[in-house]
Amino acid sequence: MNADIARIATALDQAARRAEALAQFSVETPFSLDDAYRIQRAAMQRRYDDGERSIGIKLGFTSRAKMIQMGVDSLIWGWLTDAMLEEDGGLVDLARYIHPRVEPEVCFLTRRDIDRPLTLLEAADFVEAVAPALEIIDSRYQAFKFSLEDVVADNCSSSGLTVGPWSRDFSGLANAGVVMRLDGRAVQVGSTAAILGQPLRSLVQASRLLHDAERVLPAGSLVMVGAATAAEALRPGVHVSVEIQGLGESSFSVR
Ligand code: 0L1
Repeated sequence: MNADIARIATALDQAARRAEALAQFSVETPFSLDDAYRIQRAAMQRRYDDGERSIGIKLGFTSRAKMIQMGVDSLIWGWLTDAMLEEDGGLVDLARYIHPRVEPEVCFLTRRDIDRPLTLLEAADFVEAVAPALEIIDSRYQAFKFSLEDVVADNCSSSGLTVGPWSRDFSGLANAGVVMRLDGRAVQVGSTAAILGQPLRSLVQASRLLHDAERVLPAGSLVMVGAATAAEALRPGVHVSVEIQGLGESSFSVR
């Protein structure tokens, strides 16, 4: 399997750099979820070797809406790098992406190293601030068609993100209204409660996943908690915004 891990990691890395879609791997070469995370790690290492810097992690499939949209039933996680950070309120260049979709998110900024599994009661103490965010997902697989193992290997489709204003007030976070708009028209409406019952639970899950993977997330990292609603396809010229009740907005326009 080691040769397959290196081969698939290289192919996924190249696909991301060239913005070209691939056929999913797990049909021809079935691999386990553990191997999928090994592929993810090997592909990320290629980016770090080229100077990209880790800025945090993202969780995926933390809401029923996303699980149903993508036909999977397990929570997954991947890494975010500085090269993925798009300017809040800025212009996103579609040429960098294959077939990008956007989804509304909550982003945490961590206050302390996450080096052990957390309980829900202590999770808030590990958060410095919270912000409304948009995640651009861009599967490296043709037509966004993948198994759970494929999408994990592909760093959970991570591609881009914008992060809005930071707030230290988490009081309404458990059940805050979420509206994502395309050109001012509401296309996805939901609540942060859709994220595992409340977004701090995503941080708890993240701490367990990090512990299982024997990784520590340093203080000052971003944690994208997973989409509150299904994703929408991006198209040239569109303006995208997310508004989260009590937190404000994040937005970008597509070039
Ligand atoms: O927020 C999420 O649930 C992201 C899932 C990423 C995988 C995908 O839908 O391509």
